[in-house]
Amino acid sequence: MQTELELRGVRVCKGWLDPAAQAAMLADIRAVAAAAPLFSPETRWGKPMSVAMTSAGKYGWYSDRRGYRYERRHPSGVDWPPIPASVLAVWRALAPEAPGPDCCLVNFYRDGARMGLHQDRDEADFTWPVVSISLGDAALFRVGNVERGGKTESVWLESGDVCVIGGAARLAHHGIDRIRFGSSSLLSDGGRINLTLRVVD
Ligand code: MD6
Ligand code: FE
Repeated sequence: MQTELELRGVRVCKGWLDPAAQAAMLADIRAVAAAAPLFSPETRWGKPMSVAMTSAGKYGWYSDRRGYRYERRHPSGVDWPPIPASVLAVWRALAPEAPGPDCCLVNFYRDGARMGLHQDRDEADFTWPVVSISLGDAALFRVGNVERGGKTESVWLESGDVCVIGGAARLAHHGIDRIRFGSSSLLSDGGRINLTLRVVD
């Protein structure tokens, strides 16, 4: 069933993708990861991130000691594969006013992986939202404020849920505190995939 809630300005569409659509999108993402393998970037402080990543689209998100940025190629030197049509359809439905996305960041969470509170601010124009799709194990998503600190609120994101972080919430701090490893049967070995679609230029 599709329901909708709002968490500190973030639109959370629960059950946006049904199980068949989730399985089809997973197959598309496996093809992306076959062409552009997952890697664990370093933070700007030189620590490997617990989340493994790759990207599709014109740009991929990248991080190392030089900082966070978008790159035109995978670290292996290959172009990022195109964003799958199944993923673009979600963007079109939830961000109809926006131009097409030029990055789909793929985050893969194994058991114990997490993502600290951060802002998505490596893009040129914050007019456009970021759309995020959750597949696989449930994750505790925390949303705070544009400024550091203050009150935060959390929601469990489950497989098939989609979030839109736009408008006044576009620069809100957010992160994943933990995943409930093995809670979904979508990935046979467990884990969670999060896709975030962005306009970069
Ligand atoms: C995640 N999500 O769900 C991490 N960023 O694994 C994000 O960092 C995120 O969910 C921007 C917009 C929506 C998000
Ligand atoms: Fe983010």
